[in-house]
Amino acid sequence: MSKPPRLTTGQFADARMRMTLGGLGFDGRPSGAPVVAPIAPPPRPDPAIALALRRREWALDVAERQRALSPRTGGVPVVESLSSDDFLDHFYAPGRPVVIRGAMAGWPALAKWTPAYLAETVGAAEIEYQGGRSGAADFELAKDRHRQRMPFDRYMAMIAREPGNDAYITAYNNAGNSAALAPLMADLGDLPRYLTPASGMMWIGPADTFTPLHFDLTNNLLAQIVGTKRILLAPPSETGRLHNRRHVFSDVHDLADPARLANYPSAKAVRHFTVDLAAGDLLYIPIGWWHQVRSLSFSVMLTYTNFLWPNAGHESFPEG
Ligand SMILES: O=C(O)CCC(=O)C(=O)O
Repeated sequence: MSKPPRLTTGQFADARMRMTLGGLGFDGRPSGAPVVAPIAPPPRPDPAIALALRRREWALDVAERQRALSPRTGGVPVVESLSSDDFLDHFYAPGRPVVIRGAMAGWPALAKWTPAYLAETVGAAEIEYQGGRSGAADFELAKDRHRQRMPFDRYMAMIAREPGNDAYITAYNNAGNSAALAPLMADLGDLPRYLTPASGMMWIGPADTFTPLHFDLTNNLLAQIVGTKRILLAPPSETGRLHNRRHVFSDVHDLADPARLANYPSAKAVRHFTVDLAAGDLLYIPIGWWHQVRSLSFSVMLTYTNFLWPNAGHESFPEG
């Protein structure tokens, strides 16, 4: 049997209206207009699959509640110094986030990277950034549409004048920025307890940039060099409450916005943790953990994925 044609939202609403009128004895078609195929109601989920899903949600939920019983297994601890083995045993392997303080002590960037130093060191070399974000609801999904270029010193002057979410150098721009930002790399150290030698991806933006709620397809290490970011983290067991229809994103968008929570009541119950990541801090975010990020000041951060241990979860991600 041939499949019915896919309808746009407008065609769908129009066809539903015609079906309703038809049911009342009206034919709303202008004379001579083509007959639109009747719309089938959305398929009911197979009860066995629906039950299996509810049981999986239940299993994830009770396991999460159990982890929260001990401060050594629940929450997001802050530790001052962490050996390679302790990081692997307590965080990387079990997939638990952690803030690590002091691991970047002595990196020249922590003392040197003022906005003026950055602008002077990189100068007018052209960089790529994400622009025009504040007027677009789907700026994270349509990243290519938002790629823009500008000399770096002009970018720095622009974000100093106009804080907010409109312009942001993100990891997505990394390939386009590695040559321009290369003079800064001499100010960075390495993290041999956790990472192989490889450069990180730079994020540079003003106060109030916002990365909406999503999870990553790799384990990530965030290294905050300048300023502070507020990060909300929710475990993968909360996925069922987070309306994950599109790729790695949540329709809820912002767990701190009461208006969004009013539209998505299940998200009000989402267990989550708040981390204010300050200059000098590392944050490990395991693959699959939901997070959203708001910068509370001018911020420079690097993200790394080159861990000493396997990090290939993305290879088996079920794309929809
Ligand atoms: O810092 C940000 O704005 C977003 C960082 C992030 O979400 C990530 O690295 O996955």
